[in-house]
Amino acid sequence: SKKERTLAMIKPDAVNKMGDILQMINDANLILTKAKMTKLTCWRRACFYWSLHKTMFIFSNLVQFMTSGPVVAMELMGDEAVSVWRRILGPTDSGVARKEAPPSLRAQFGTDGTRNAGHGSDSLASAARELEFFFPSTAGHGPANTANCTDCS
Ligand code: YYY
Ligand code: MG
Repeated sequence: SKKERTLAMIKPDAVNKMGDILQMINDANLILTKAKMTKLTCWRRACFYWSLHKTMFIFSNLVQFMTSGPVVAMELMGDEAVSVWRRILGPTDSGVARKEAPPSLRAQFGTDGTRNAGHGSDSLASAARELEFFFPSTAGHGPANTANCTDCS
């Protein structure tokens, strides 16, 4: 196993469960190395992770949800952090997640396939991009992906 970093995000529906979630992170031997509470106030910022989804119905529901309150972005570090955090999250759809044991984060705190409590990078490449988005390495530079954004203030 090798040390990895991943971007974990707690979505608006589970921010009030951060105490339980920190316990799950600790129990999995992951280390919380950065954390930030922020609001994804802009369409383009909110859709950053889901640019591959083509269905506008899903997409508008998703953006509405993701901009409905603050999120908590975290950098987690540890052995195989990318897959370990995704295992903690459980299946994308919280309804599906509730059919599995032991109860995952999404099983416990999510509602359905959109309101699903958390996000986790799906690869080391995604983790690098998503960590740079929330925790830019160049001070004051800001996320490059909002360069052409028309609805970010
Ligand atoms: O990586 P993961 O979050 O488990 O699933 P993705 O397939 O990457 O989808 C990202 C995100 O999009 C999912 O967490 C909720 C939302 N979504 C949705 O609202 N409706 C779907 N049918 C599929 C995904
Ligand atoms: Mg994904």
